Amino acid sequence: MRKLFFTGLLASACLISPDAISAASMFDITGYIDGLYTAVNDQDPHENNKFEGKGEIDFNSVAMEGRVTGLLDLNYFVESNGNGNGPEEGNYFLDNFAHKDIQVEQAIARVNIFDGVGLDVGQFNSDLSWEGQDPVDLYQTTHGQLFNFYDQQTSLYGNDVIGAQLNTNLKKANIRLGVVNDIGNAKSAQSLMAMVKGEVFNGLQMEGSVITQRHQAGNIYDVNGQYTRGPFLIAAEFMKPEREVKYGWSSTVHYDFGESYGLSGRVDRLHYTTEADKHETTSYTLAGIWRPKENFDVFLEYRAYNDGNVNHSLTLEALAMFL
Ligand SMILES: [Ca+2]
Ligand SMILES: [Ca+2]
Repeated sequence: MRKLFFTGLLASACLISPDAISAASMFDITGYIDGLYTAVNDQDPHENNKFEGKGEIDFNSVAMEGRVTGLLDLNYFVESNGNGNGPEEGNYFLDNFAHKDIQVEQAIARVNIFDGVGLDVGQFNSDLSWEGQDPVDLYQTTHGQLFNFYDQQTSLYGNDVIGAQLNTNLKKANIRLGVVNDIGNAKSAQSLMAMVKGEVFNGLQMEGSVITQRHQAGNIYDVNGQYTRGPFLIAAEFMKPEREVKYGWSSTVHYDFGESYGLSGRVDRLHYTTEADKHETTSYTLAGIWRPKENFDVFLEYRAYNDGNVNHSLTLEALAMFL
């Protein structure tokens, strides 16, 4: 995905004190600040002419022999004039956020069982859709309908789950097997999850996954892949839940024009099956990306969402990614 990694170690802190040296050398710190302006959102006129802000700081402990490693992601959200009622589709505020919120997105302890096999325990991103969770993972401003569907199934923020997973890295594949709290919060129930992803040949990555749950849409099966060649990327995803939605699919195309400009297009569709809701929803998203600085992206996105009526949205986003 588009994710950028930062490996700075707070070098300047080394000038402060020996305590600061040991604290600084224990963590890699990554983060971003994300400003979003919605000019138009036909689906929810409360969103028109509105600013939102979001930030994240991630502490990744440095692997040291004989120690368990950990990851802590902290998020900050603020809306200037939102109604705070959520959930709202098409932006980051998919859970019940009020005007502002600070929360733990991920808190994981990673135990290395032996080379290539680890056990993750805690709260973590399930990674169960092609699109990533954070704005730095996206090729446009908004998430697509498939990611949002997973988000709505999981009671936690985004695609987060709580539990444990075995995480095995083979030469060209990653296999995960997990037991987590039921993603829809069913009482005394667990969800089982399994995922295999890997490189089929140079440039082509494929992923298959399943997660179970007692209620809501039931078990969800997903297969997705992406092919990259130089500045060009094409991706496709197919999702098959047990209930509520018959199936959903999505495709994204992205092209980088040199180092400073990019263009992305996405089409996605959900086919609902519930008696009260037998229809299809389709969205078309077009985004231009300008990168004036190495760690600063500006997105301009137009999205048309058709659920029988066509709703338009226009958003502008500034995303700074830094230490
Ligand atoms: Ca995150
Ligand atoms: Ca969720």
